Amino acid sequence: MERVYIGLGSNLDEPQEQLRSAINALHELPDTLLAATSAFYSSESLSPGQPRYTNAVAALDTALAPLDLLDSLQAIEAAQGRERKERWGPRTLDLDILLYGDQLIDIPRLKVPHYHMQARPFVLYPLAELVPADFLLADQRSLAQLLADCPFVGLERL
Ligand code: A4P
Ligand code: MG
Repeated sequence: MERVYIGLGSNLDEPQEQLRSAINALHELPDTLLAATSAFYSSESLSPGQPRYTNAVAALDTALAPLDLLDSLQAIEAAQGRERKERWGPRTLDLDILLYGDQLIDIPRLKVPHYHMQARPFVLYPLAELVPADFLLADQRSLAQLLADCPFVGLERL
């Protein structure tokens, strides 16, 4: 089993409901235990003019290999009506693999740690709820340092 952290985001069709359904779906994944979920957080979209996002992070213990997990997450996104029209477009559900155990993965379909997580308060603060204060990412960056460099600005804990 590997400990994995998933970032959840939604800014369409009742985002909080979308996150709740996604968490139920994560709970149903084969060979996987849902260990914990963070609070939900609301923030403005990084893309101007789009609805606000609701975000959260979930901790899983899974025996699924990274690409099998990615397939499963994309199936959950599709089941919740996500249409991939424009990159960065509004979405009913976005599921990102933030961290997969201690692995560093860099292939076209999957980059872990997730490439933008260090700059995103709506990822770092919910993640911080689920890990010890001295937590290190797989690339040895300290979460405490990333948090210090990424102020809790514009984030509303729901
Ligand atoms: N992919 C590569 N690495 C990963 C990974 N670690 N986890 C590939 C998941 N997927 C990964 O993703 C495109 C491709 O990335 C996938 O097919 C997969 O093979 P996508 O979800 O279809 O595309 P996307 O989400 O439109 O692009 P991207 O870059 O993931 O968008 P972002 O960066 O997620 O930005 N504002 C707030 N407040 N909260 C948000 O959550 N999200 C976005 C979307 C913009 N603004 C936001 C938020
Ligand atoms: Mg994504």
